[in-house]
Amino acid sequence: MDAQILAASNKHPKPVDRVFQYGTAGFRMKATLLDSVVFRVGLVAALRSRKLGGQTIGVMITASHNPPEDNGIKLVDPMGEMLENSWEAYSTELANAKDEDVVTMYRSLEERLKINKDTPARVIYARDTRPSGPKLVTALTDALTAAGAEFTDYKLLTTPQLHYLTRCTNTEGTPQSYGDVSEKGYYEKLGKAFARAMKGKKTAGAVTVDCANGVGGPKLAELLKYLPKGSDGGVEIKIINDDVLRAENLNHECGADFVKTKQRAPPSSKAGNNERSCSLDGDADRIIYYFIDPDHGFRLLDGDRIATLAASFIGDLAREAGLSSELKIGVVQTAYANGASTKYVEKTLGLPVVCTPTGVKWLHHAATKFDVGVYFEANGHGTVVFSQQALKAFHTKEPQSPAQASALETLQALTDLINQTVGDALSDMLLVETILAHKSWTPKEWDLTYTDLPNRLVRVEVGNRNIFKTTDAERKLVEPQGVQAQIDALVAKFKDGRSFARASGTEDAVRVYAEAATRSEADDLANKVSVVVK
Ligand code: 16G
Ligand code: ZN
Repeated sequence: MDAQILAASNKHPKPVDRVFQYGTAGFRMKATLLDSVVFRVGLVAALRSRKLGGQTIGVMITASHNPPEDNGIKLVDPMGEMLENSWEAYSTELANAKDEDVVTMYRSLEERLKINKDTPARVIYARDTRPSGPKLVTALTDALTAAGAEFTDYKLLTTPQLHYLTRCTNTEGTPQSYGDVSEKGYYEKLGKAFARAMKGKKTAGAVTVDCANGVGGPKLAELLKYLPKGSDGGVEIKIINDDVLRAENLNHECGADFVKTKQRAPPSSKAGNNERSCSLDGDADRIIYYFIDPDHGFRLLDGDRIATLAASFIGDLAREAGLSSELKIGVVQTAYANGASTKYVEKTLGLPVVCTPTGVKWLHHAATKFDVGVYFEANGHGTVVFSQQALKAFHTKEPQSPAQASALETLQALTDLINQTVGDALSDMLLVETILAHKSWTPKEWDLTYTDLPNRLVRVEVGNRNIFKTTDAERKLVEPQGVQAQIDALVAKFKDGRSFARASGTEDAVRVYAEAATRSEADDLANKVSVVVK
């Protein structure tokens, strides 16, 4: 096998003088630089599968909300969760090995991790719509073949669909079975759960869905075939930005990241006043809602809003079902969550909030500590996870009244509707639509639940971002020394001021976030902190 790996590896040489790092969302960069990285990640996927006794590992080739010329790769663990931390480091090691050292390092990882060469290795993979995808898939399959792994190509999928399929593959035929192991199985599961959750209710008017000209477009069009139609308890969906043929349109002037950072609707949107709109990102794992308020203009309903909406709805259902004393419900956020949303969850909803560092893996992990863990990043990536105890309670509790029975049914439906593996824009959209239908809310009513504090996010170019070390879920800098004290002194001068700086995990920069009582003060604080950091 060594000769085979070497020969295959030689077809995918590493660019010299490049250092790669498995970051917050795997490896991500210009697609032209990725060939050797993808090959080596393929080797890691085979090792990981063998280490886990032949369980199937997922590989996703995507660069999410980044420009069309970028691409990336990440690994998915057997239950559909993000790759275990220690393996990020192994991936990084192998990605940076000299060409001539690849085989030696592969073997040394095998030895260090006590991996049995004879255990089968199984991998499934998919990609988004980027033109560089097919070529990178060749690098991946060259590695899988050389490493003697079995593999299945799911072609084009959203990232959350690949997470779903990974979990389904590993639980097939067990009591934990997560669904049929096919793309169709995914749509069927969501479609049925949505009909059960909606209970014949209807949302008012259509929702316009901006698909970022990415893989979410064709996949949403497919999902629509499985959803109840508007008249019998469903939702009317208008798809825009679903051009996947012209690559240059991907994430261009549209998509969740555009809307969140530019704080405006995509120019192509024709949605009128008070009409619900949402935007997915390029691989459909993030979603942001928004609408035009005739009095106040563009209104963003971001990940914090979705989290608070979901927490309030599920909290009410748990109370109605007579389960609120047995189940621990909580919300997980990052430092980017608007302070007003945190206050709303703690004070108005009376639920605990936990703050973790940026990156889905941290939030997801913290959310699993609750029976119902709602987690969302402000940028729109999130989901709700249910503990085994919660699932059991929803299915075994004897209802004492028709209202209790109804609440239990809705809770059961939600556990199938909400993707348990990772944030999923399509599933989250159906969740939001369900809640708005149940509450008979327009986006305006949703928006009125609390008022966001004005905030500003600034990207600061620095000499070396690696000198910025944080603690307290990235809310405080421990290094460079003395910088945090300067930030604290600035923050103290602003009413409702809060600010922090952290090194980006995806770009070569430091991000500064600030919020304060007014727009101009938030801007002022962000700029002053940026000067300190620079
Ligand atoms: C990645 C993360 C996302 C996070 C973002 C932060 C995953 C799947 N994705 O895209 O959750 O918000 O990085 O980027 O974990 P930053 O470190 O550059 O601010
Ligand atoms: Zn994404």
